[in-house]
Amino acid sequence: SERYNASEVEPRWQDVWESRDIYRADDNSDKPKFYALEMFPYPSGRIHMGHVRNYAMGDVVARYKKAQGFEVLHPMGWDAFGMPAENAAKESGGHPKDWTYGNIDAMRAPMKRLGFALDWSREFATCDEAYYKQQQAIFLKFWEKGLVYRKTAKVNWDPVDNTVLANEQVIDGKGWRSGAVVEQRDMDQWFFKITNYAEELLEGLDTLDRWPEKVRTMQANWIGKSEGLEMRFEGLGEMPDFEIFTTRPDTLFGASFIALSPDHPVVKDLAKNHSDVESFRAECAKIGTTEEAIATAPKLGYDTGLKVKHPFIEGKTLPVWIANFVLMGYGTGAIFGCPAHDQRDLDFARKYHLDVTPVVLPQNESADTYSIVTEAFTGEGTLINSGFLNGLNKADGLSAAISKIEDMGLGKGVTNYRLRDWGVSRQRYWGCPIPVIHCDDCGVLPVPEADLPVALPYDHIDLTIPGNPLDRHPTFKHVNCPACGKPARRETDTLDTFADSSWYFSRFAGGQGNGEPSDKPFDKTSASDWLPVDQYVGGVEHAVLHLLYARFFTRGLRDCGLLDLPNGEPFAGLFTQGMVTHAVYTDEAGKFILPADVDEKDGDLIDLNTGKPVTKGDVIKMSKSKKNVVDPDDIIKTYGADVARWFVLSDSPPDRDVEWTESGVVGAWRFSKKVWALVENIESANPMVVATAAEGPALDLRRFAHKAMDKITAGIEAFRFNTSVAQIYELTNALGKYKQNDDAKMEALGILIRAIAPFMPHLAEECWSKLGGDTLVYEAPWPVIDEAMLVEDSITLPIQVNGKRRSEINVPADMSKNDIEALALADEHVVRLLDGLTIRKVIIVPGRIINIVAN
Ligand code: ANZ
Ligand code: ZN
Repeated sequence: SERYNASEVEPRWQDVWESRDIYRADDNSDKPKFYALEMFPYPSGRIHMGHVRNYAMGDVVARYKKAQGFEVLHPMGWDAFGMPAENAAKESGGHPKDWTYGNIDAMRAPMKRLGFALDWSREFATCDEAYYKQQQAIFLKFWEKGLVYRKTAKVNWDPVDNTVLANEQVIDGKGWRSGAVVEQRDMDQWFFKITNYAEELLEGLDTLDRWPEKVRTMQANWIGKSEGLEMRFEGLGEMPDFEIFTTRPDTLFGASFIALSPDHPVVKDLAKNHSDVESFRAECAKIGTTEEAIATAPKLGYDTGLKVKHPFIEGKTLPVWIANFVLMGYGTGAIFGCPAHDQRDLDFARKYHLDVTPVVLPQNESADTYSIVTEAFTGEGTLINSGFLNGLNKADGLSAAISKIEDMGLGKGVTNYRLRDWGVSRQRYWGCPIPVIHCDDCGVLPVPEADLPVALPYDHIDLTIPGNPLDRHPTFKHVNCPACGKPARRETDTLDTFADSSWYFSRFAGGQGNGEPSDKPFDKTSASDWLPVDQYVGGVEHAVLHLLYARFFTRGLRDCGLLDLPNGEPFAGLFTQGMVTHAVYTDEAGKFILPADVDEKDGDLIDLNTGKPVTKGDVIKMSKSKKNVVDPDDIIKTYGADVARWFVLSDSPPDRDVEWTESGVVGAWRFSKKVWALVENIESANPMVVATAAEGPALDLRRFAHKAMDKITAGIEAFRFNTSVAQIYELTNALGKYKQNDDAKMEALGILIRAIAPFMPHLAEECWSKLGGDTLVYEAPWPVIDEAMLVEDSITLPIQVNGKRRSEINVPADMSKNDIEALALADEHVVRLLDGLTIRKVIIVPGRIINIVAN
């Protein structure tokens, strides 16, 4: 028989697809639209198995929707700015731009070789001038709209290299290059006002019912809404009044200290005259700026010796401390500490010997014996030791405390969000330049739109020198003020690359490719027609930042009138796929070995190159550093793209990890041969035939095929591709056993091949054309299920006698209980068993079982 040769068949069909341009999405189509998108790749230089799995999943959806009659948009591009290009250029002495475009070219070919149904006409890279020019225009629109502002904020400062470091360049609190302990410095930075949308971004999560619950929860936590009280404490003596934020005003009677952030204005003032306050601040600054760093650092405090009045207790004062765990960026940067009911406060109080007064009594504790030792009680209970709040529960205590403070004129109930504005300034070269000019006379001005883009200089960039290459570039900085014409200074910060990925999907939807449109970010009508993305697929590592920033951007674009998307949600459906894992192999010295270099000999693993023994370790995510990677190129060469795609989809549910194994791939390869074997001897016929007159085995096959197809469809709809795959196997087996050559077989084959098409499109095209399909299988409609074939017409019922299974009978599905009973009692095994016994009872559970009780 003819052998199925993927390396010949696959490129041949790819040429057909390309020459017919079948994957180009038509903006003006009358069909319902479907936008399928996978998170676009960073051009690191190689396609890895994670990419294959990610894009294969999106491709299943895209092809399935096309078969269902949708006009499908399924584009691809490159998330191309960022640090790795600078690092690579630093090492090689090359240019980040050359490195990036070289990688894109190197990755496009294998990506095309995988045969995804992608509209390549819309391809772009975020580092294309045409793209970042429009991003600069958006930045200016956002600025006009009040969604962009400039303020002083902390940056990571390397005191040896005298430069700002990106977070990624700070490793364990030290500069990546100098190894110096990184300090926090204040610098002017650009921010996107994402907090304007805090409430909308939170509420919108409730409408995203096709998002994973865990992602919605993570975003909700990140936004971190809390209702509480902002109130003023009155300082005594040298201590000025100041505001605190608390979510637990019900515990005010348990307050035993005040803690101010080291960056609180009051502390900064104190530091001017007290050098030990200043040294304490410097010590705190070493911890870093991230919330995790602060949360995990040991608690540090400094007693100022100053006092404030307790708002409720006449004559009581509270000591004012400076504490490293209070963040300036949240609430008011000041708190009251209630050690009995907050673990952080308790740790702090124990360390510095401050009072611990319990004020919330747990349900089954008695007030006389209740005490707090090392564990704070944060649950609900009854208020004690709390004056006018005594006896109240948490909710009543909260509202009573808030009203009282409001009546006293000391504060008001407020809502706070943990969400901070998005700091987008990066002191790096390989990013979108922020289109701003600084003039000594006129201030900070936007670059006039006609002067966009502010293009990155493409000349030798020496990345071995610390600092921002744009800042020391000989010409980039120098520009004339657009207002007064005098020499001025260009902004040298570039935008966080998360900005690039916050609107690329709108450009795909409203762009024709080749840098079009060139006069706006995207065509408003087309983008608004396609959006939201119906199905987005990507890694769960983007659960918060990327997916939140994109939700912010669409709202900003909407409010600037650029996008007609009333609810502002860019992604209606989201799926987060699992990873591709592989065993790690090591040699005797513990060095990692590529799976491709490992061989099995007499049951032992050996290194192909040295013949020495190899140890198999854990199965973990494929990563270059552990060498447990399989190169998609190699797999495609050996087995073909379909097999690689099939395997990553077949073995596990899509949201779980899939372990890459050689045997699994071989299994997938064999399966593709088996499918081909079913059709290779069929002379052209009609794979769209419907065998309505079938009976006997032919009817059984029809039933089997329609039931399988029903489950295959349900599996795709529910993103459980592995269950679809299992049904495809079943149907293939059933067809393998079927010996007649008739319409029922042709119909079942036609169903099978169309079901396979989203997974193994090349094999499916080859089979479809062999079967005589008169369109491409890509253009063939999804099989229509004949509901009548799903109804069981006969069922098998087990018969139990005195609780033991003794026999079974086959009966029509709609047979009455009386008839079933009569048949069961006539069964020859039953007759023999019942000989000499009296039947006491016959219980029939419809569709399930027959029970006979006799003695
Ligand atoms: C007194 C208190 C008593 C608090 C108690 C908690 C328990 P969420 O829910 O996350 O909003 N807090 C306020 N501002 C802070 C800041 N800038 N840095 C560190 N901690 C801060 O948390 C609000 C609670 O976190 C506030 O309520 C405050 O401590 C603390 F039994 O006030 B609480
Ligand atoms: Zn000027």
